[in-house]
Amino acid sequence: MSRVLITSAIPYINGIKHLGNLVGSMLPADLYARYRRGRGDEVLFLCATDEHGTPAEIAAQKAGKPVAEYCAEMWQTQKSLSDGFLLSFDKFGRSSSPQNHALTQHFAAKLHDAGLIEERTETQVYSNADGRFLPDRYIEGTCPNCGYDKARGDQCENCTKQLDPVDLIEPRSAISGSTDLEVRETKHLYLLQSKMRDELRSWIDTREDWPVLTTSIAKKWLDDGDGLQDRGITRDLEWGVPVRRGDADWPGMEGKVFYVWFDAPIEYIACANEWTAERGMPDADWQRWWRTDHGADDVRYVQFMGKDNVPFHTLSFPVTIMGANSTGEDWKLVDYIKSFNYLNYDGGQFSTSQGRGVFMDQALSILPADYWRWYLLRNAPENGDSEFTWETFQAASNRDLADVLGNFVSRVTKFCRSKFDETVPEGGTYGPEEEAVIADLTTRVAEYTRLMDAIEIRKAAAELRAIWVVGNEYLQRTAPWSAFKEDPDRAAAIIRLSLNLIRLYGILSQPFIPDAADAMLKAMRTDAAWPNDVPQALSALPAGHAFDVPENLFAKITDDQREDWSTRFSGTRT
Ligand code: B3M
Ligand code: ZN
Repeated sequence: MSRVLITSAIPYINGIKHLGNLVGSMLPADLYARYRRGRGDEVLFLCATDEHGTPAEIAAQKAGKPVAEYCAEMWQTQKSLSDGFLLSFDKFGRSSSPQNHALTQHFAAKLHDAGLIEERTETQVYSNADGRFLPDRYIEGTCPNCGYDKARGDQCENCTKQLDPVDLIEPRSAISGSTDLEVRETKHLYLLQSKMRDELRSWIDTREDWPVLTTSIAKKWLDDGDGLQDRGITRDLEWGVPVRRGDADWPGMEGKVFYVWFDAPIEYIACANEWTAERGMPDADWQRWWRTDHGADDVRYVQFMGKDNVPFHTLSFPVTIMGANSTGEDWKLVDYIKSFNYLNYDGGQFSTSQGRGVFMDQALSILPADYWRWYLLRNAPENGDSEFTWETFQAASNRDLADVLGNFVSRVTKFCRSKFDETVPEGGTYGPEEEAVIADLTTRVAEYTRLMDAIEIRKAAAELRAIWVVGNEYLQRTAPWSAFKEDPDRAAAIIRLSLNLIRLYGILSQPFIPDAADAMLKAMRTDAAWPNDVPQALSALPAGHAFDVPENLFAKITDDQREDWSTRFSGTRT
């Protein structure tokens, strides 16, 4: 048994996430967590809301609520929706937790001890119209790197470059749109990332098994002369982690908070602490996941995120970890980073700010989680951007889920009930047809396992579908309904293997479509042990084993529904 720590990028608190956000981190992380648990590994799967910084403040302002209240409510909303999508987090935490406050301040103290934090008097954009400094997202303008005209103060969405607000060309206030801005002096803490360049480079250069998308982004910013600039890690905001050096005041930093991208990844660690605190477990129980001197040296740590988050996870957060470790602590560094391109929506982009696309609450209001999970994962934007269209959604659901899997389960169980009864029938023996199916599935299950280990999601989905098809074609070829008339024993043997296939499909499909998989396993009244030995797994349900005929697993999406939804979600959300 291995131990696997899995984190998904933590979604911003500012509103309900769209399907592009979902498939860019949380959903694939859940797929992997479920798979590892299915293999019998010890898994800790963590996610949280990212509650600080300008996005939270702006959204609370828009909602007309105090930011703490807004965040508490929106956390609850996001938590319910993640439950609705069957995301199996061991803990869905909050970056505003006391644990994250303490750990963020702790890391700041360690980085200070390591000589990696410097106080700098810097210039910041002040808006006369708004009467305040405009950090990060409060300011928009043109990217100095690529010319994109809606770049935000902390990052250009278009070219992924990390920015400082003063870098923007033709800046304007995101609050009022005012261009009446001036630059004023203020004191801030800087993280001296550039001092760690060599260490980062040798770390990244030795990550040979990482996806190209991850390493290419990391290397781009590492090699690009100014990619690894020292970063301001404090802000003039009210809401956030107060700037302190561990438990002590930080002279000159009164009234400031840490930059959201400084505390957000630390929440991965704090979240484990929230998890143990909630259960009354000792600190040793979270430290064994996060501290290599407390047992985490045998943990494999895998992160999931969209490509725009990669620089922060390959450069900034590792600087925090490596820096603290240089003072003698032993925090765990990530072992593998799975990153994603973007999912587009019907010829354009999903957009939270413009309310364009399908959002998690809307999706669940029209269909249960499994439909979305299957479609999104089988089209995960792994090697390039991918596109959501209602036509492909309908086609994938109907063909894969209803016609192939659902139909197989339904035909086998109903036929058995009508010709035998609700137990696995006895009689007959397996012949060449059955041997071929078992041999084919032995190869395919091994390949599926390999792909899931490698987190090759689209290929794994295609293999799983092929595994379902094997059953369908077997049934088509052997036609037990005809065989039954001449030779009931032959039909019994076919159905016996088919019922065992349903069990196998239940186990293998669980990471993708947990509800349907559970329904299949429950109907077969069976366990979910991973099929390490396929021939053996296919005799797990012996003759005489009782089962239930499940409800139909999937309904088909009709053309009317498709048209209705595509009209309903064609505009922008109000
Ligand atoms: N909240 C950005 C995002 O949701 C940011 C991720 C933080 S991961 C530590 O895409
Ligand atoms: Zn740019």
